[in-house]
Amino acid sequence: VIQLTIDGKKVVVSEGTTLLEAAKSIGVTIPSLCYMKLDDLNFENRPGSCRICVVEVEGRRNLAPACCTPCADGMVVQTHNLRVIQARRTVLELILSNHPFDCLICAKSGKCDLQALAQQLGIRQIHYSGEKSHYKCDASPAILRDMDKCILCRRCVTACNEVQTVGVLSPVYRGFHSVVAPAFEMDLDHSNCTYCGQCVAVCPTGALTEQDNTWMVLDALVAPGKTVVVQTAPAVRAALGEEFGLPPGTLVTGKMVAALRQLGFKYVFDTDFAADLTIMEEGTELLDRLKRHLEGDATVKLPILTSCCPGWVKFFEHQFPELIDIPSTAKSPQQMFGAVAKNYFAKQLGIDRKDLVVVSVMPCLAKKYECSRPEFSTDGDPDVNISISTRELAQLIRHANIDFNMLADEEFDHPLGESTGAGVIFGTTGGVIEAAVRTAYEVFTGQPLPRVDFDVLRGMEGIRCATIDFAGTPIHIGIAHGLGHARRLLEEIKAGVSSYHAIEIMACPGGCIGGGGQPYHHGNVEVLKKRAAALYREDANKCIRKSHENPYVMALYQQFLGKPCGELSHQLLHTHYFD
Ligand code: HC0
Ligand code: SF4
Repeated sequence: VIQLTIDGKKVVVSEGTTLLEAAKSIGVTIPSLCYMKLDDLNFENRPGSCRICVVEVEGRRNLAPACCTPCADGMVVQTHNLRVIQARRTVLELILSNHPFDCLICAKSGKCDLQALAQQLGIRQIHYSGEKSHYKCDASPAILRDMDKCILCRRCVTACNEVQTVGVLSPVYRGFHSVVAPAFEMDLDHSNCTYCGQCVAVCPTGALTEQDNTWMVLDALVAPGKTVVVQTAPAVRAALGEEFGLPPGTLVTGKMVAALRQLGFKYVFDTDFAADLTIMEEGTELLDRLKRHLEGDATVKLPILTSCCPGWVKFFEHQFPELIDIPSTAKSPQQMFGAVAKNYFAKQLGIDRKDLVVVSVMPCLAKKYECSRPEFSTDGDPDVNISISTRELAQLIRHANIDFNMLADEEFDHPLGESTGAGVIFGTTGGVIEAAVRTAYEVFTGQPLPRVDFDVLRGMEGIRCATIDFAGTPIHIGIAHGLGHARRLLEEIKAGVSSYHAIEIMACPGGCIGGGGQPYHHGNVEVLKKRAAALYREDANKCIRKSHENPYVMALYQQFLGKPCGELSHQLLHTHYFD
């Protein structure tokens, strides 16, 4: 152990602890722009590049960056004396001298770490001037890159390369010309970017933001002759409240529905309905492959991989094309919802599919890209017309002057708004496979589950595994969240050493609750845990908790689809992948 003094207080830490962590352990926050650490999620960025975290160490001539200076026995440290504060102000002014001043119209305004720090340090004037960097903006279907606003903190580089192992973003050129970009400075659209949005989730400034579709929604809501419906993803309800000052983990399902109705959506539906539908399709596929495997069919592909996360789909299409026939062919719930809305619900309403506008509210940026994939359109009409993120929905609610916290709870509309607890937990890592197991167990064994909750499938560890006893048949389940963890499981499959029957993969650390479109969690993994707990609470409070018991899903099969994995289901609810 090491003993030192920070701001006059004695601190005891273990070897290797940085000054920043030691200060945090006694409640002293040292400001920083580049440093970020998410325990449990394999994310640590401490390049020591921003120099905002400098502190004074007695006996040293130079100030030390707290994020990458290890504690040493007997150190005496000042984190906020006048010399330190003055140095921080100078460093910040230098960063700001090469930063645009368009805070008023920046997408990150009010949520920008740089802006907040300038406010905290009381910067009112920039004493340094000179040339500013200027790069062209890059607009993909999901993400906007405005590198004039980049402060080279490299959080996005760590997210993309180390956490996600996608390897799209890296610093190119040196010195003043340094810029974080894909290889050859190509646009994201032409790179292997998965649109997972994890770079956006950790960017401290407005350099990386979502493609803003709020104006498209407003246009649709006032367009004559259009019926506009909305579907909300499971993870949105567990985080939207944070945008309105509610503590993380507050469930706002009823308020969200009320707000959407006030915004003018004719029908407020739930993606969770389609999540139940996904379980019917994916679960049937799983059981079919399992039965054939148990009967000795050597051609059957196992493990089956979940396919509902579009960032993950794009990842395996680019990086593991040889495994393209292993994932389930089931569309994501977002797209299943769109297909049912356009091909079934529009008919129920007696309108042309082109006059039904389907909007989705997602915790995810890749969902914007997913809507634009050509296989999800019919004659140029997308099954889901517009996808907005949780943050964009909050923006719309603010636009409309709706007092969110005062709204009385309202219920989703029927028939596409009824879901079970299984649909709700899709939004957190492990939830999709737990939902699938609840249904697969009962169909496979013909017996009711002794206990609906599968605690062994829950948690925040990056890779988890469990064996579930299907009345004498052991079923091996794998779970990975974060594409870096997914890669490890895929390498095992490629090497022929994977013993799993089914694997759930979600691109974002934490699953959809940690999606790139969620309120910024500022690197606090406790926020993700609270959001996950909120979804498990909503599940536990539902009367029906298994997808195959959703009466509206059953009615949809009876009246329209036929049977799971039947002909019409295949046509409408399944997809194919591209290498
Ligand atoms: Fe998800 Fe989904 S669970 S990917 O995270 O499967 O975005 O919340 O909507 O589609 O349901 C996201 C969340 C969804 C889909 C669902 C799945
Ligand atoms: Fe990398 Fe994901 Fe950002 Fe694309 S969206 S650049 S894959 S972190």
